[in-house]
Amino acid sequence: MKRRSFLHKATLAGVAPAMLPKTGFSYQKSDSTITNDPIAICTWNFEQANATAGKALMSGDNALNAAILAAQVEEENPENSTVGLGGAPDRDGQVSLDACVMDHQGNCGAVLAVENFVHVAALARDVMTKTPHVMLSGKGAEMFAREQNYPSTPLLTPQAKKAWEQWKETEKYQPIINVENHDTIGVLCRDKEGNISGACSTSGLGYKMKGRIGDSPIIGSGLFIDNEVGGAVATGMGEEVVKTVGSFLIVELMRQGKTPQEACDQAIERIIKKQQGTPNFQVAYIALDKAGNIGARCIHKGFTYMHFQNNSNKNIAVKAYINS
Ligand code: SD4
Repeated sequence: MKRRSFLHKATLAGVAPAMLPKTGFSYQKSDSTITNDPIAICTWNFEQANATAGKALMSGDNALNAAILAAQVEEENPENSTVGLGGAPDRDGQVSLDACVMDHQGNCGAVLAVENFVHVAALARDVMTKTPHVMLSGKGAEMFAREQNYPSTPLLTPQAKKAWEQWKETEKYQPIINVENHDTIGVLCRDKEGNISGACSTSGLGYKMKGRIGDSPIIGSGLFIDNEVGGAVATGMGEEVVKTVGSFLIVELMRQGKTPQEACDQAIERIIKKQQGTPNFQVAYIALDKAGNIGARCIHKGFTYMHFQNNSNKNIAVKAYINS
């Protein structure tokens, strides 16, 4: 797998100081330091997705459009088993997708447990802009997708079906998101106007119970934006992110003056504190503040994120809370 082959090569030692998030940022004092060069960051080594967002931002596109364009790259990628086409199905063999978006004005939209439609981040934006609601789920979301002329597509690829059939042979219902099995895309963009927006798209926990929803389509958990402060997005074990409302927590910590890095650290610590002993699941956050500072933290090693700025698109290894 592309991500894993990268991980063999990437070490924290290889990260140049210039790429590490700056510290000492104070939300209160930052306005004079704000420069509006476009920035796109996204979870994992989704190089093409992040480059797509970066290119859109450079050509003047707004942050929300750019974030959705990035999500679409992974939604269409059959090799990614945690997003869109080719996503792992639920335990009954049905792929269902979750997504949300949030813009710089605090508007948001989400779709939950959507079957047979691939572009769920765009659909979430349509919920935001074309309905009086914030979330649509299941059959209602699918009906809305048909009304909006989204093409219906089977999402279970032969490869994902084969993996599910193998899983059924030893079926033990103990689903967990560890370092090996998650690649949700969460994207944060800052456009030329200096506005921040984001998107998050996933097929969720592999072999989940039908109807299970994680953090990814839940505003405040999988994604949160406050354009006065910044944004945050999560990947990993959604149940644990929801219990601590992780992305909202990070943005609120930044509002109180924490750097994005400090805020991500504290959000991960909040999860760890609730566990008895060392957790075996993975959670990772990335965050971007209004001044363009970036933070990222994960529980277990292996998480990376992409950073596009000044026409360069880099993959950056993230320091783990547990140095396992
Ligand atoms: C979930 N957070 O549904 C998502 C899964 C994930 O990469 O991030 N997978 O819990």
